[in-house]
Amino acid sequence: QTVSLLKAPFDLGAGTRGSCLGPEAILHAGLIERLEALGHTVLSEPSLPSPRKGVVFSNLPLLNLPQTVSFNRYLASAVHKAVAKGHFPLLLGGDHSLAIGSLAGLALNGRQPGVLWIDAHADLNTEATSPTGNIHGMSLAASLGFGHPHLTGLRPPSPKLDPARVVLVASRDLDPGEREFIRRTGIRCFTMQDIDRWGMGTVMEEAIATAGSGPDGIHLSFDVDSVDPSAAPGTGTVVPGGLTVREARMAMEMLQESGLVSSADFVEVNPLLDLRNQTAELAVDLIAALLGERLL
Ligand code: DIR
Ligand code: MN
Ligand code: MN
Ligand code: MN
Repeated sequence: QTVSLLKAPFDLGAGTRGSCLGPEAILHAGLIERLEALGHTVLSEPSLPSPRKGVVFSNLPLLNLPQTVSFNRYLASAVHKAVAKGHFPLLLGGDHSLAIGSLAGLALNGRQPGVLWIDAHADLNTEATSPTGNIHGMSLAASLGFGHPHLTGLRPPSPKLDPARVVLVASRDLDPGEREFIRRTGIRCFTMQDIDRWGMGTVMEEAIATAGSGPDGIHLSFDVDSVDPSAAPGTGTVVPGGLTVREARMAMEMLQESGLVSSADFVEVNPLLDLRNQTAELAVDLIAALLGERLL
């Protein structure tokens, strides 16, 4: 498989700076070598142009909206081009606002994949419900067609997704407006409680069946804060009680076995908060498992 590596050094969608250094940290942890060892061709596309940090518009309730919109436009075209060439777009964030561009790029190709959103959070806020104004907490809502028109309409069509094929996994920090959103739209949401009760294997089987029930496969959007802070300390919004390394890795292995994933985001690795690049190394292990690395 040919993997188009899309490095997205953007962190203005988050409340903490530093995830813009995530792509470099993940490359330093040996991503390209690991993927090449699996037989993949890795096209390391030039880094997407990072916006100038000097000009930060703090227009609550949508912090840094203009920069976020313009960066995601670039990103959508980059994803669009990668998919048009038949490549696997692998987006390295950067903060999770980047999923807006990623999903918009797939939509530009006429694709409407199911989405597996593995994250401690739901990212289902709009400017009306967000407690922070940070756009990385709004990216899934925007892709479903809810929120500011500059985000929902970033590239046509809008909405980009079918809510019946959107599945959240590892959720444990939901805002009141997000709970209401989930109830109203009927989006499948597997919380950490479900994972504790039924096991990650059962949850992932259900999640893959639901997200993968359409014709265009599954887009994986993986926020490293889904993993427990003991194993993934290098991220801006840590929440205790997360996935173990084995649960996260097994999720990747099951997705690999399903053969349904044809694009992915790995976001919110923040090397400024990390411990000896541990979180970037974990991201490399997970990406490798997703793309075919096996224990035996
Ligand atoms: C919170 C945090 N729900 C917000 N979201 C985060 O700002 O909307 N998402 N950290 O990854
Ligand atoms: Mn930064
Ligand atoms: Mn997120
Ligand atoms: Mn998160």
